[in-house]
Amino acid sequence: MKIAVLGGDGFVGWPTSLHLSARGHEVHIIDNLSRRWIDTELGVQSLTPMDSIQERTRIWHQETGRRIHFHLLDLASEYERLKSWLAEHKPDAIVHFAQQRAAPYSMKSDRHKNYTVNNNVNATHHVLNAIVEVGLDAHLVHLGTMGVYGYSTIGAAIPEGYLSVGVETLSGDTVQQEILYPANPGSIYHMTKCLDQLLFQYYAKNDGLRITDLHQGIVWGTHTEETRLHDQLINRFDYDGDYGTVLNRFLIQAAIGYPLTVHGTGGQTRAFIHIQDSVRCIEIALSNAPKRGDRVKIFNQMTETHRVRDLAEMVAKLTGAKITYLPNPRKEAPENDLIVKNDQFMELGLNPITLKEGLLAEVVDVARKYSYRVDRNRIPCVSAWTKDLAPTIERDPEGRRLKSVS
Ligand code: USQ
Repeated sequence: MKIAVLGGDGFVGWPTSLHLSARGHEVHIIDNLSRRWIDTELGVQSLTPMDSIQERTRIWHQETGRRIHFHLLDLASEYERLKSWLAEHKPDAIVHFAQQRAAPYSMKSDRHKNYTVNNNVNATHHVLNAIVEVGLDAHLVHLGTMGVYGYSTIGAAIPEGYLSVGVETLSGDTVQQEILYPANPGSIYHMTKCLDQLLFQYYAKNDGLRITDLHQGIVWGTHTEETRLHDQLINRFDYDGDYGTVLNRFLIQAAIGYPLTVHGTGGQTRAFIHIQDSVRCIEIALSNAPKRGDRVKIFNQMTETHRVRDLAEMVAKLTGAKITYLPNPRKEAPENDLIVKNDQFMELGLNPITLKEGLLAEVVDVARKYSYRVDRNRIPCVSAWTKDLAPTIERDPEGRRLKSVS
């Protein structure tokens, strides 16, 4: 297949591009390199040293003889260029990662809220609009989030996108209807993924677009089969308070002797998936495209659920790290249960890599190797969900005063 990977320079986009190229697909990365610019804005860098996208693709060619093509294009602001690109290249499939993906970054200030909404919603809408306008029959696979469902405990498993509800009619009968599971976003970032869902429903219904939406959990790990092939193919690895996600942060913190930063009681239960499974799921989704006229296909892309404090305890046991319980800068339920259905990927042959597989130690090793690149001042989460939560995060776990949120 000829596959366009939108956002192919990012944390999941890059290993996905390699994985698809390794399986013989013609891969075209479209990216505006905004994630690299955001590093510059925040004054942080990936824990792992990353080369330019051009250098990465050169090394891939050198190592495997395969070419990955790179196109610098901003989906949110260059609609006409996107249309021309699609008309010229006519990809069979489009994988869409090209969105600002950090909840804390989206909550930093009103500017960051506007940026996240403008960037994410326009990127998705431009892609959908352009596919229709160009008359393309490409399968669109979008990286959504488990966060669209919210984290309220209701004592039932979260289905894969759709919920069957009984609606009482005027005559008193009950009719069954399948509706999108009620959206319940916990940040501006998550809200943009809820808006994406409506855009997909509309374009599938009105224009017959073939769309798969992957509701992904928190990704952990860093290496995949392909990124291990050469030092310069290494994946990015975020540890800072905005882009670092919880398990990878704990593993890095353990590696550098920083107390593990549990928010609140750590009673938040979340869904997780290893990066290797994440790229595998995308490949499976691409091979199982919906037909024209089908409704949007939704998969829950996660393999296990864990409570944050249990993860901290697991990492502490593995490494001897200390745990610190911090005031939570987020507005979220302090404790929740989470049961998630993921039957579709399991039936299609996913064989999950769980936390038990021993890969936690591999991440700690990577973190130790590059620990000289860590700026400890960038570890605390300083982005507060509401103004009244901001004063609660004045000190970091090492007792130093933090700068006010800006
Ligand atoms: N947390 C801590 N300590 C930390 C960092 C986070 O206790 O040092 C807690 C947070 O308060 C939260 C939970 O861990 O309760 C998860 O936070 P996270 O930063 O790991 O994940 P989140 O902000 O939800 O976002 C990440 C990705 C996002 C993806 C989402 C999947 O950045 O792109 O959509 O995970 S999910 O969480 O399933 O919606």
